[in-house]
Amino acid sequence: MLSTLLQLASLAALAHGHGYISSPPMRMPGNATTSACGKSVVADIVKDKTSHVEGLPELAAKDAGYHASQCNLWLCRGVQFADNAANVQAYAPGQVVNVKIALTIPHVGSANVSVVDTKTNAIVGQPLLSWPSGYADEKQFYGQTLPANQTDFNVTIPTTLDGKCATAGECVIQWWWYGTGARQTYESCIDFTVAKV
Ligand SMILES: [Cu+2]
Repeated sequence: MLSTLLQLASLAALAHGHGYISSPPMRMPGNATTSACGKSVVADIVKDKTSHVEGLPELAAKDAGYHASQCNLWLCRGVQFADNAANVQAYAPGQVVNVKIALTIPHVGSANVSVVDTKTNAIVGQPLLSWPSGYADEKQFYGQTLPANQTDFNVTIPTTLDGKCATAGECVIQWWWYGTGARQTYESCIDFTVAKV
């Protein structure tokens, strides 16, 4: 059992990346992201939807198409709103939204799901959900006892936005996870609007 865990752990260390929002549809890169972030970043994300952020800044910096001020790799891995404009979810204040995560390789750490202001990359209000520690624990994952609500959970759209996030692209719901031992960050974004009531 221990040797199996060790083998799996070494596999995990070699494999790329490890999680993304599988529902509702997450931002995926297209032409706008290529213009902002360059081809290399886009190729990395297309090759592996679960890939982490660390490593991307170095990759991007070598790419002539990289414009750091437009491509914010620490928000949605740099994937731009324009590439997901067809998938904007219209939510109502107080609406309960189910979110599913495809978590392919665990790295124990912390995570949260938050409304993020895309201009400032700051969380709006409090996280909708947060796991201060113990998220994606290898022992639970490989023991098949990972709590189901880490990968299939509901968030409630805040009732306090008062017109914020009414415009598509202004805010995202971002799932953010940092594997402490692996030192890897995962970011996946849902585009949405909330009508002012
Ligand atoms: Cu890893």
